[in-house]
Amino acid sequence: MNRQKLSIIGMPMDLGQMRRGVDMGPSAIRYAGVNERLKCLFEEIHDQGDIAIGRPEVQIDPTSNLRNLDLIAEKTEKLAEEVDKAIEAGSFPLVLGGDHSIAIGTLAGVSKHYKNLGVIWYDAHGDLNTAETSPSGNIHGMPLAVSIGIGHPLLTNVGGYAPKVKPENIVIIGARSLDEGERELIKEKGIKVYTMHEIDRLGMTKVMDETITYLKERNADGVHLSLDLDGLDPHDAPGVGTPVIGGISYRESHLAMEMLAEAQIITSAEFVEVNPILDDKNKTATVAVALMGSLFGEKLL
Ligand code: EXY
Ligand code: MN
Ligand code: MN
Ligand code: MN
Repeated sequence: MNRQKLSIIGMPMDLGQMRRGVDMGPSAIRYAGVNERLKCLFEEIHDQGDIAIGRPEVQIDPTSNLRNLDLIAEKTEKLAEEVDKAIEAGSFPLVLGGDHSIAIGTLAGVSKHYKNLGVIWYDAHGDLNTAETSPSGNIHGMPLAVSIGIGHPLLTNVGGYAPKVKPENIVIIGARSLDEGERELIKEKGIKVYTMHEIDRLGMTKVMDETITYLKERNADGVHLSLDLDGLDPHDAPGVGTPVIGGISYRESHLAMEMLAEAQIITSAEFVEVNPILDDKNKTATVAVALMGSLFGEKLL
């Protein structure tokens, strides 16, 4: 059965990290054929184009350890409004990044529609840093902390409320690069994490079965999928700014998306960190589009 309406929202923002090119992620994903691939899976697709980011002056404030703080707060606020409107209009919001700091806006737009939102964070990283724990000052390493209400108030209050999600409603899948402060926060807040060790040991089928059961048992009334392409192995997704070897394969990711489609639990999604400048012939955007096909129920036969 086809879902009804899909809203595609491009968020061409690269301010959450220092490598240029991730602002071209939405273009690369469109070029890889996202509209064509998904059109038979929805009654209607509205490609809303991109949120205007412009060419802002990069802010370097050595005192705060939060690069581009004001700009990211301002731009993610706009994304939150667009995501909110799409849901109001009965559409499934699909956000194309952009670096992972855009999740601050996506979650701000999504979460107000759910009392008990679940989040699947598919990523090599935890994205649980704060200004105090971050080794880089890059806000793309912080959006999950921000969404549980930990971080600079300009970020945690995007959308006008905080927090966006309860730590115990989060499942991180694919982690293999966690900073010390992130490990502490995971333990302190009881965030569920499937590192690459568990994926190797249990297999992706069990990891996804357990994830789906866990979120159902938590009575999640919606589930947001935040898929960072660097969750995949760089062999399969080379066009990312912070690649980490030893990641999830394309086949495992494809299976994970199919299991989410079968479970019918995902109510919003974003695909982030696609950087065509660092890519090999748009491979990473092509992988992203193929995974979207599986997520939305594409069948081979
Ligand atoms: N943990 C490192 C930092 O905070 O700087 C690296 C973060 C990369 C974050 C990305 C894309 O998922
Ligand atoms: Mn990330
Ligand atoms: Mn990552
Ligand atoms: Mn398959």
